Amino acid sequence: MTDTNNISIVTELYGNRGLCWNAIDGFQSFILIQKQTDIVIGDRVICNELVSDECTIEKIVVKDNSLKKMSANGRVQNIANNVTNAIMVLSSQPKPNFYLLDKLILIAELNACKINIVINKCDLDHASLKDSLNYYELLGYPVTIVSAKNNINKDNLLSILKGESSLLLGQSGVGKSTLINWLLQEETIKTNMLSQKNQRGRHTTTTTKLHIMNNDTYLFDTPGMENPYPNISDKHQIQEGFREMVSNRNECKYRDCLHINEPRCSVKDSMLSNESSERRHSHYVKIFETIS
Ligand SMILES: Nc1nc2c(ncn2[C@@H]2O[C@H](COP(=O)(O)OP(=O)(O)O)[C@@H](O)[C@H]2O)c(=O)[nH]1
Ligand SMILES: [Mg+2]
Ligand SMILES: [Zn+2]
Repeated sequence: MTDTNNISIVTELYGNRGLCWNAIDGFQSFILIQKQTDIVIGDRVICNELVSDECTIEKIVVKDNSLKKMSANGRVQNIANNVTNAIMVLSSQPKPNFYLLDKLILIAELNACKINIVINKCDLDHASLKDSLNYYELLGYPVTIVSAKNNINKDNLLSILKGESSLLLGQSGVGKSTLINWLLQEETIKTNMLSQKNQRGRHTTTTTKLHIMNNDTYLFDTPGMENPYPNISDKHQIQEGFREMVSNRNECKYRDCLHINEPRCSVKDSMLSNESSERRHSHYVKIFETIS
């Protein structure tokens, strides 16, 4: 019997059906009523009592954040709600895309997520990638070095996931799917409820899923987060993704400065004085220009 005060977390969705989980009842199937179309993986919900093995959702608890992406047809889609930990995955091959990294950091900062950087494929030469990431470590983003394929440093990765709801982000080919499969070899609370009923309502093959690694550690599995969408209404918000701007902001002599090409803007000048931050500044300007 479901305790109606008990909050569950949505782990899978297939059309108007889905699964949610809590530590007491485990996994439970639910069916959505018509107006509950805005439900997203990671939502916290309060369920009604079971009726023939299925419950309905009484209430969606207010979410902390919402990660979105832009689909191929230009529509903004909700991918995951209540993400606490954004894991930026990079590798030496394919060639690292630092513009994407800076954009992902902006999105994670706007969603108040913790941010961790992971270098995967450490079996390949990654010295230059590691050097390029030193600056990020100075900004306060820890760098963890692993190989999913060669089973190197798994415990380090597990320790940054512990107690968090983590989402792996990064360009295609860096090894996100391989990392998830590797991590899920650990103890994971398995669903055995993927009934035919649920599978039939499935509308797309590219759905997000939330893995319950243990009672307080969750891992989002989401395909295609290569085109994340920053939900920005005011261009001043872009600075939130650039900690070096936020921390030096009071030194700039202009009020409401955008630190782009204002003469003798100390925030801009200080970023342009070093190679790593100069590149970050160019990404800041590029994001600024692409957001209208
Ligand atoms: N050399 C090496 N290759 C890896 C490692 N992890 C993943 N790969 C390979 O990288 C390629 C892309 O991996 P995939 O998980 O599909 O990347 P995704 O697009 O980010 O999900 C595959 O060929 C993997 O076998 C690793 O630690 N070392
Ligand atoms: Mg993949
Ligand atoms: Zn300025």
